[in-house]
Amino acid sequence: MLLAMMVAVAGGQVVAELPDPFLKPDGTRVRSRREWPAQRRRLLETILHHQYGPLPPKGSKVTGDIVGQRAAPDGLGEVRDVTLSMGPHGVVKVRLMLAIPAGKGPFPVILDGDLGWDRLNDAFVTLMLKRGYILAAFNREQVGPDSADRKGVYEAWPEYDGGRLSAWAWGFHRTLDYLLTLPEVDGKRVAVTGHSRGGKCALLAGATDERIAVTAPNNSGCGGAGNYRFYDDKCETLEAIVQRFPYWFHERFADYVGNVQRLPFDQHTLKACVAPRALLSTEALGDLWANPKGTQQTYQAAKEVYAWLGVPDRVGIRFRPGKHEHGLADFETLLDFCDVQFFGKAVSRHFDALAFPDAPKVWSWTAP
Ligand code: GTR
Repeated sequence: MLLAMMVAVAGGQVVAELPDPFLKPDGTRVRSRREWPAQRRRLLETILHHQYGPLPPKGSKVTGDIVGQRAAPDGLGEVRDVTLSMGPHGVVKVRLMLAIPAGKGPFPVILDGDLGWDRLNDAFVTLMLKRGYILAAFNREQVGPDSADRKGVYEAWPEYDGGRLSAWAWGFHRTLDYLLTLPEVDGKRVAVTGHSRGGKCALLAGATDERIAVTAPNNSGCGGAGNYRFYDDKCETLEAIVQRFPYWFHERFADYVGNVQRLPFDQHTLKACVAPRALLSTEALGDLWANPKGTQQTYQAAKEVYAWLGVPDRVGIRFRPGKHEHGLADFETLLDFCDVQFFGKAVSRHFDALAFPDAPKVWSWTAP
């Protein structure tokens, strides 16, 4: 109750720059690293309250039925088709594709929620398996439809008022519950990813679940890794996204239409909530709608938190030429990042190159 009141008050102030992630609701600042877990929880609470709404309750134990099985191309492993049962009494049914390398595990996992888009064909499976990773892809639209329809978790819990991005983030967590029951899975090395709206919810999933070791939104832009306060003409804005996709967010988020500077956080705050765990955003220079420059700014601001926590190399960004897509090249970038984070491997790619070296610094606070 007290926290909710403080959250509401914080929402009233005008902050023109990217807000200070070290600021506590009582107006003082975090002073030591030991305070970070509590500060992270407060920041998440604020972000969920004003932007996405709560995640659904945990529900019953997630189970999986293997309904199909085939050999992966070139003897690289096997591909399972699984029906997951989640939510109250397992009533929410979600399809999961699970590609598992041949040989002795356990294996690191790339968990993606975009199965419903039907783009993860055998070329993606082959890439993952060759690199020794499990590819687990579930259909987030069965957790909650990509529309205002109240199906999936909304039918299972009629009172539930979180937006789709929260429901989908919950889908990542529940799919992970199932994955962690499998002997093939290395539970300490799980990365979550997704494209665009799928990247927005992957970022939220990673920020809200400490079991996730790497969080990797791709071209996620507005509502994801891009910032709300600073954007160019061609970028999606808070106004545009709330108008077209109100159901992705909590109803309260509409209060910030025309009022973005009263938002008590920006998306660097959400990125910081992943810290000290690893975070990579992959961006396309031609994807102006997704605000690549504003995404660089959230990266740089979040990096202040990572550096303060002593892990500056756990946050990365990678720009490529080209348009809005989540292609093989983006997954190769993610696998390289995971190889570094999970196994300390040396790779030739850098994850700190700026595409907009002259972009202004849009915050004045410094780490404590
Ligand atoms: C767009 C939307 C973006 C992004 C994209 C996608 O229409 O404005 O925020 O989510 O869809 O998911 O591909």
